[in-house]
Amino acid sequence: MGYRVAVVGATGAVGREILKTLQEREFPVDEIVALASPRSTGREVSFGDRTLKVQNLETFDFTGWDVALFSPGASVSAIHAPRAAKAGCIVIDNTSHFRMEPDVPLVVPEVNPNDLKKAKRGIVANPNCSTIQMVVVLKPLHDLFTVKRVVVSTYQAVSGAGKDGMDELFTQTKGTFVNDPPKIEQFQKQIAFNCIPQIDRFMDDGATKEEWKMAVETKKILDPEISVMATCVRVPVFIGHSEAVAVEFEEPVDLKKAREVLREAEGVILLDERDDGGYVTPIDCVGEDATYVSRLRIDPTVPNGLAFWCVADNLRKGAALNAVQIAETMIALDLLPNRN
Ligand code: 11C
Repeated sequence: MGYRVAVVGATGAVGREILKTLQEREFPVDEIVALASPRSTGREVSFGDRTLKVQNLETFDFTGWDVALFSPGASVSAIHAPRAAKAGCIVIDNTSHFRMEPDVPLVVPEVNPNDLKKAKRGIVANPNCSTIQMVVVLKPLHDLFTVKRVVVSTYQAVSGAGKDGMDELFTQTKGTFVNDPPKIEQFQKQIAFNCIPQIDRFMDDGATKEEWKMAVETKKILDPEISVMATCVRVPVFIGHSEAVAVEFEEPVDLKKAREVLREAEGVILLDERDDGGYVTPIDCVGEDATYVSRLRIDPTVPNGLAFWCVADNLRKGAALNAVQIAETMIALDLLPNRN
């Protein structure tokens, strides 16, 4: 027996990836509905070899639907996720709206699956993409040596800003060769052939909201004692976020043990050859489920330091895959009632 599944924000980059991931992983679906804003009503999206006609989220009644995977934008989730949960449908929300609310679990299945048991409001939050790939790698290392402080620089793909962000990189890149002046709409400066040290808005302390999210989400998911200093940078890459991470641990670090534990860790692939090209780049991870770790080495500049490079497909592990894995984990833990 399968589930009645709603995908909200189905026409966006993440919504489409959710539909693809549900199908690829053979999620037990009895019935599926694609929902979006009235603007997108009537458009068509693919689910395997089927075509779904997009329905209007605003008038949709969630009664009788088992689970809804939301990725419509935070202000839309703010209104419609509680409405779906109230109708008895479990919501897995990919936006930032509910993440820091104490009665909403923020979950990466490889890291804190048991927090799903605390989903008393019927809403589970999917973390920010840059946080997800970092905590998947930190978790096994934290279990070994206890993480104290993390300094991370990110190199984030334009697909983090959705399809419009990808279109802007494409148009600006093409425009350069035909002498079209760059049109800047989605990012703060030209993104083609450039790097922009701003993702999301500025906070009072000079950090950006993306940097703040990495710090507070890591505390909520992994351990409130961990301090994170993040600098988040947008780069002209279509898909795949990369991160250069330096970690200070409480206990002495054994590089051989770190390698062993990362080789075994769920959701992690260690590819680290210490040779020309023997590391993973964003292009290599497109369409992949794992978070790849390369350039693992001791950081000799602090006590108990370790540094690494990690890369993941931000639309998959950073968004759609993690959301589908949350639903799968809820089934495994008997937290997703099957009413059929
Ligand atoms: C980016 N990380 O790359 C953002 C996208 O809080 O879910 C995801 C924003 C969020 O622009």
